[in-house]
Amino acid sequence: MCGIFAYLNYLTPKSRLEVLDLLVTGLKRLEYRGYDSTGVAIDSPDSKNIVMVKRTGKVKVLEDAIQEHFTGGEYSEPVATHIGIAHTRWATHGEPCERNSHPQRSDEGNGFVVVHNGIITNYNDVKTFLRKRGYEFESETDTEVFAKLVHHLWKTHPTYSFRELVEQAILQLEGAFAVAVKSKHFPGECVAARRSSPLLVGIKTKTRLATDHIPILYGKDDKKQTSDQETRPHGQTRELPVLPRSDSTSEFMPLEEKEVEYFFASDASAVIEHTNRVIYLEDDDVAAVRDGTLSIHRLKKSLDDPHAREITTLKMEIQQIMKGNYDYFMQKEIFEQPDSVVNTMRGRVRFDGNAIVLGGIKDYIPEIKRCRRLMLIGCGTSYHSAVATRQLLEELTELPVMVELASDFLDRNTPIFRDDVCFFISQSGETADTLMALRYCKQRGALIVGITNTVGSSICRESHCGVHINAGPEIGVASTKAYTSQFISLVMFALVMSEDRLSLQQRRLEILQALSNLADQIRKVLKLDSKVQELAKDLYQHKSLLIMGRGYNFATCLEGALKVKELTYMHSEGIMAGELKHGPLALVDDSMPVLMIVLRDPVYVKCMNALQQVTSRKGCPVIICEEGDEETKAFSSRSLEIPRTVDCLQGILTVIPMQLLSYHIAVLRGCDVDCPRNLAKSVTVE
Ligand code: G6Q
Ligand code: GLU
Repeated sequence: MCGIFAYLNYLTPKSRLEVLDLLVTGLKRLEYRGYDSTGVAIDSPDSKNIVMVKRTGKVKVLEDAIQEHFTGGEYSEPVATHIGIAHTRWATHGEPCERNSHPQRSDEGNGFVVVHNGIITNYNDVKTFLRKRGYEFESETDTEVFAKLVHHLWKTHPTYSFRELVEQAILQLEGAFAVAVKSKHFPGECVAARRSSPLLVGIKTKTRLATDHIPILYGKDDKKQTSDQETRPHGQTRELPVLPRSDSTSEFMPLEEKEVEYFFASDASAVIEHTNRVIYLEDDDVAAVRDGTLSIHRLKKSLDDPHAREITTLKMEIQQIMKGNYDYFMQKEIFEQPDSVVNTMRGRVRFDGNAIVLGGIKDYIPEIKRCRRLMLIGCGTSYHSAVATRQLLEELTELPVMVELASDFLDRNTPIFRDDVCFFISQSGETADTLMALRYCKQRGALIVGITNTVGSSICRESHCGVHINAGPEIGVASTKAYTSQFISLVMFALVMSEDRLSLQQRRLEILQALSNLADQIRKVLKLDSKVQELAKDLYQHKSLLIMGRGYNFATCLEGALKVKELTYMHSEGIMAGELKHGPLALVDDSMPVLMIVLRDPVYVKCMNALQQVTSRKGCPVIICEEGDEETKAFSSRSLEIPRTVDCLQGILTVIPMQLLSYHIAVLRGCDVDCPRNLAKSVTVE
């Protein structure tokens, strides 16, 4: 999810133009995270209001708009104290456009403005609550409910401080977020908070900080804002449950500095050029700056809470952190997968109740259950996610499932009927072949389901319904985390389709249990990185690599071969192990690199058969097998052991060594990992 940047100067005069320059530069430092739109909010020249500029597209578009919008001498006048906030958006709710860009506001008067990273999963409930109280919404974002909820609390709780208003609002929200909030009712104040999305506070002072810790405070503020209480419209009774407040106890004192500057950012890359003194906020921390004083609050006191947050010193240099400490975006995205698979399931899989809710298609499930067949259509890696989940979809939906390469599907003029349900899987949502296939099916009356990672994309907009895979921006041309998130999204769909099948409940529970362990198991597989790197040294000078498997792991062979081809320019081929004797075995000798996936699943014996065929021709395969499977390991001197999971999810774990292997071979061969030759991230031409 994209970028938050906020800058507060206290008794350190800066003109609004200087503040805007700082905000834009901060957004540029976050550009590597990928985004589709941007926005800023600063004080108006009379300091009584808030002005915003928001644009779709790159930060440069916003920068140009700012230069047009903020002209005139008053913006050049220094201001001693000011807070500006800025945002790069990666849309999850509402297509990329100015209306949906951040900051999102509470009312036409811009009383409260907020920038948000993440997903508020219960935003519809909050929206309904606020609509009943007269609020009207101008965007399709989930974020807007936050701004309006703070406003509602401000009206109904006149004694609350800015920080308490934000805290109480957060208590009503579910999902993942990092937020920074600015208000014309609380000039010079900023409140920031996080839950599952990163957020840090940079501190810059003229003199060395008097402390290395900021106390964690609980509950009520020691003094109330008086300036605006008279002007607050007293209104309704208190409807939202408000948690009791407890007194604060700590041996530390909040940070009270004269002439101080604070930087709130999604990651250190936006802060490092200003200061190396930062506090990494933890989940459910609320950081507030008022009168130059930074304090950190938590609503609920838990025994293992530390008394304070440490002010750490960044050791890194800016160029190093543009890719979050990784050398390439692809590498970063491979290692993001423990988090991205969780984000895909967030707010959808209820592990406690073993229930799945896919909000984007739930109204269409009855129609889908009555359909003639399911067709999964995509290109490249997206097509492979269809291959990977076909067997499970057949099992849990008990429907015929066809998987199609979009280009070939169109070439054949494949017959399509009104009672077909056609899934279009696409990370970018703009792939021409897939989009053409969507239109072909839509014209013939089929139900169109989009599985995309890009809200507002053509495929997203032209589908009747769909699932956003919520993998976050994928920058590397070679798709990695999008694949595993597409995979999980289709598995969730299969679980939804079978929720009322008594005979399948045991199977569903087994899969749900496995999904809950997946993130940790992916982390475990990622620990094989150095071993895979050694393996790459054996392979990178060869001309070809054959990758063999079958059943749930055949898709991994196809995807692994594609990764090797597109990243290393080596030939590679995914081979169905059952086809070995029908020709490919002729390729095998003691010099042909072979990798085989042999897991303890329903086709284990057949895979062992294929393994023996290869070794009896002097093949020396690398084997991906289950942890501790000594019998299988005995067939090779080179094996990669992965944790055991349910058969239909093995493909999530087995693809990761393939992603790592292709990455390391590409590095060894001096290839451009993030931008392989001849390829584009989105193929928008047929
Ligand atoms: C794979 C490549 C490529 C991609 C297809 C489909 O690593 O990125 O094969 O998967 O071009 O792209 P979309 O998923 O964006 O439709
Ligand atoms: N969910 C919010 C939106 O769609 C924030 C997305 C982001 O993290 O950029 O606007």
